[in-house]
Order: sequence, then structure tokens, then C-alpha cells
Amino acid sequence: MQEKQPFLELYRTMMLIRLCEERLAKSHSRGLVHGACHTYVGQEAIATGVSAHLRLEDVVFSTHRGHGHALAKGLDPRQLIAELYGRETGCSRGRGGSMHLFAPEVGLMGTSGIVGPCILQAAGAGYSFKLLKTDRVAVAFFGDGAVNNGAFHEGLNMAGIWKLPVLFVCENNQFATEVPFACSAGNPRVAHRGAAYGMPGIELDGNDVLAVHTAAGEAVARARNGEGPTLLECITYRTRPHSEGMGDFTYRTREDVEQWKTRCPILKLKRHALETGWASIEALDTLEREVAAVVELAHEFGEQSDWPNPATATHHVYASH
Ligand SMILES: Cc1ncc(C[n+]2csc(CCOP(=O)(O)OP(=O)(O)O)c2C)c(N)n1
Ligand SMILES: [Mg+2]
Repeated sequence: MQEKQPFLELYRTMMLIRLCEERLAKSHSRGLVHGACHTYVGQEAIATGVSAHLRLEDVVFSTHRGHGHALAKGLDPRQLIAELYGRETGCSRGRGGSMHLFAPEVGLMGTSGIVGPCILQAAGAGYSFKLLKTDRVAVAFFGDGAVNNGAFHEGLNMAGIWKLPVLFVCENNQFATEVPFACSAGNPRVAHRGAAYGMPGIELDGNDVLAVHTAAGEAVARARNGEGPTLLECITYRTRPHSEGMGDFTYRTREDVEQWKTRCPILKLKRHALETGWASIEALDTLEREVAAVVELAHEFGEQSDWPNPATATHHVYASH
């Protein structure tokens, strides 16, 4: 990617995710967020680099750490924040919260509190795209904690057999809550598992948005051309606690976290931009101010929005047809 504009778009998307998450973390401590809040701070490059290749009609299946996937796929930040505040204007009308973000109109097919099924759902979507003879693509984002779940093996195997147009994107942030991945995996090289299911498995620096962008571009092109699925293992790290309000230093050290903060994907891209002359510091600062204003407005929108009417609590529970 050489052109200036797409590069700035990657920066903008990562910044939007970061500032939304920092806003939500603050709001969580004020009691504004109802339910759990797992932020994506430190991992922004992955959703951003992958989603840059997706069209509106492509679909994403996400996890409990899904705010970044939602924003990168095109969810309006007002609808995200209002949803976490439990308001009627949220993308799930305030009924779902962080782990039930749905916006099929932009291809966001759901975040989820259950670790693993997004892999099977993406395989299912890929199967339907193949039957319909479209060149649409399905993406599953999931953590290292999902790869020893049966869903991983079943979903990748099926996608491998039928050459489904799916990207399996493992965000290996090296912990499942407090369990180090190295202690829970017989084979901790997730990318190497691609071979077991007949698909390319690629390990990459998940904090390098340009690396993610390049690898995802090739995987999406393969999927659209009928050449089948790809497994991407993006090595990364979350620099906030597993979920807001949780303790953080019983299973990892402050030094580890500080060290990974220096590998922040946004800082990395900024340094690269300045070194190569792709963008000036003024341009990046202006962009950051613009994004900060968008996030502040989204927060005000959420806080001022109405609560759902209790009389409608049973609406949208069952499909009427
Ligand atoms: C099927 C299932 N088992 C266990 C849990 C409890 N749980 C919630 S988050 C989590 C850790 C997930 O780790 P990972 O997939 O690596 O994602 P991360 O939180 O690191 O982004 C677990 C085990 C769950 N939600 N669903
Ligand atoms: Mg993890």
C-alpha cells in the first residue's frame, strides 16, 4: 500500500477504535456501561488491516472483544456507545450490550459472549456464499483461547474440504483471561495448524497494520477467487485488563505491559509515516483531533439517548415468521 489516502484511513480507523475504547473504559468506571466491557486496546491493527479489504456485503463474526471489529466493519460509533450505555439508539436497541452487537446492514453479524462459535458461523456464511455463487467473503475473528475448542477444528476442516471463502483470523494476544497460551496449547504455533486442514497458515506481527493489511489482502483475494480459506495468526497483546474493572498483575507483570505499550500499533504506524514522509505530524494530529471530536459526540449522543421502553422488553425475542 503506497498511496497516502488508504494509509491515512488505516490510521484513522485504529485511532477511532482506540479513542472509543478509552472513552468506554472511563464510562465503565462511572457506571455508564451496563454489562461487561472487554476493550481492544493494543490490538487495533488486526481489525483495521483485515476490514480495509472488506466490502459492505462481506460479513464478520466476532467475539467478546468485538468493539474494534464492529467499528472497523463500519458500525457508527454512536450506535456502539449507545448500545453499551443500554440505550434505545444502540445498534441492538440497548438490549444487547458489548457482547451482542449486531448490525447486519454493515456486515457485522454479531459479537458473542461464547468463545468459539464465530468460527463455525463464518464457515456457514462462507458455505452459503459459495452455494449462491457470489464472491462475498466471511471473516471470523477469535482469540488464542478459541483454538483448542472443537469449533476451531470443525470449522477449519469444513472450510478446507469445501474451499470456502473464509478468513480465520486468530488474534493471539497470548492470554485467555489469565491463562498463558503457552501453557494451554500442545502446539502453540497456531499458524502451523493451517496445514492440518489444507489451507495456508500465516503468522504475522499483529501490531503492524501494514503487515496485517498485506496478508489479509492476499487472503481475501484467494477467497474471492474460489481458492479457499486462510488462517492468519496475528501475534499481539492487550494492554488493558481482560475486562474493565478486573485486576491485571497476578498473571503478568507491569513491566511486560509497559514493554508492549512501546509496540503500540498506532505509534508504530505513526513512526513509519513520519520516517517515510507519508504524512506530516500536523496531518496526523489534525486527524486525531477530528476522531476525538467524533468520539466525544458519540458519547454525548449515547448519554442523552432514551432508555428502551420497558413495555417493549419482549419485542424482538421471537421472530414472528
Ligand atoms: C465456550 C466458552 N468457554 C469459556 C468462556 C469464558 N471465557 C470468557 S473470555 C475467555 C478467554 C478468551 O480468551 P481468548 O479467546 O484468547 O480471547 P481474549 O480475551 O484474549 O481476547 C474465556 C475462557 C466463554 N465465554 N465461552
Ligand atoms: Mg487471548
